[in-house]
Amino acid sequence: MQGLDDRTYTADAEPGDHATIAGWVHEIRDLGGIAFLILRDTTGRIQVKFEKDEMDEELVETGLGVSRESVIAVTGDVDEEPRAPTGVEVTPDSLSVVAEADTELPLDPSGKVDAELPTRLDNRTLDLRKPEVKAIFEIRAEIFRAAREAFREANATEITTPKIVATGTEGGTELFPITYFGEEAFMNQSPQLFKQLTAGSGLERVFEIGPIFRAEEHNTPRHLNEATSIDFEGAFCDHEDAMDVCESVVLAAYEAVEENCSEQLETLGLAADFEAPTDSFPRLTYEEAIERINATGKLDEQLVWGDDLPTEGEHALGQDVGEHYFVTDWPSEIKPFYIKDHDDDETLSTGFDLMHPRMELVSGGQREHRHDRLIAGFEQQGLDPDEFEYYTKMFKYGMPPHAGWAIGAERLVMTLLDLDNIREAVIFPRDRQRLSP
Ligand code: AMO
Repeated sequence: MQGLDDRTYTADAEPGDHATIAGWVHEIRDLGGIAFLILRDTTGRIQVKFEKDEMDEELVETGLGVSRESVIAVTGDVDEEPRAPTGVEVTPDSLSVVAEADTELPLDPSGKVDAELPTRLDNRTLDLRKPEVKAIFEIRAEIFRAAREAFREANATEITTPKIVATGTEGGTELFPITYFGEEAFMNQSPQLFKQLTAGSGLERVFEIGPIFRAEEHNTPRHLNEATSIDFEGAFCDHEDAMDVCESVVLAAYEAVEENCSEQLETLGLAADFEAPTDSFPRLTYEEAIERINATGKLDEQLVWGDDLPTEGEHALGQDVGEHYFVTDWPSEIKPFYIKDHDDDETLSTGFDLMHPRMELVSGGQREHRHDRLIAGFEQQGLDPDEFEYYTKMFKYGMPPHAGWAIGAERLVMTLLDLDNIREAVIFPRDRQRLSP
């Protein structure tokens, strides 16, 4: 057999070519004297024509006898054929079955038969043969590419930090414990402490795109137990600077999808409605946010200062604002200990969230970089500062003011593409029920 690497993609096959095309058998339509096999690869589909009386009997038998979703390679002349789905067709002079598929498939990749999400996730390989599923992950990859470019423009260096750690930062109940050479360790919930330690290094501005692990019991359409976090941390940044970088990354992601993924948006039926935000996002204080939520009259009970924003409150405000928005100046007590309070009002935190009208996308803030205040923060949080000495001691050796944030990548994809369930934005999601594949 000719090397499979020499194959021509279906999208590149031009009339006049003598080409080898390899891919999956999407469909076979046998009309009697003539039959068509639709062959699918990553670029699309092509029609393969079998004229039974004029072609080698064995070739016809093999081609038309092969089961759907088998992998085959065909070699033949490519001709113009206006009636074919892509305007061209191949008449094979040879055909080989590369990998045969069972005749019973757990899922129909042609999309003619719908499958429930759990069945799709159990059989993700087959599911991802559907153009509308593949499009989501092509867009996700484009978002990552655009984010990396935006970070580089913001002078940030890409880093990776450990995922096996000795301590957690985002609340003790959400840690996954593991055994590390006989000692207790955890899967990291956030690169928080490491990115701060690196911002205080000669790198100054850093970013990471990597997994975070949250052992939360939530089984909701917007929570995962393993998510992808897009993190930023910058030395000599305050919370306003951090919000500027955050805005530029989110805007870059939308712009890149609009510019470079028109085919995928078309496949997903979103091309007509997709609109990248062009302007900066409004920045509401927490106080304004609760006033506006209360004014919508959509909550049974009015929110008061100090309340976290309940999900219904976020929805009401999201509808009211109608676009991405930041919430700033939170009460200090409901933001993590590592976030700095305002210098002129210690009841107010420099922490911020970026909200999509549907849900929270980002948390961030300026960090407490003063050693004594940081130690006090740990103690107030009920955490033992000694356990975090590897982190706190670096605040004694010249730690500049710094700020940062984290975007939940799957939530960004989910909101950008208006997906109902966050699991649609991960190839192999980890949730309360799912540990494989
Ligand atoms: P936080 O815990 O708010 O902040 O997480 C940041 C963002 O990550 C996403 N996210 C999740 N997505 C899916 N499933 C989950 N279980 C999940 N948990 C979080 C959300 C969220 O807004 N260290 C801080 C960030 C910082 O201050 O730099 C942190 O982790 O989109």
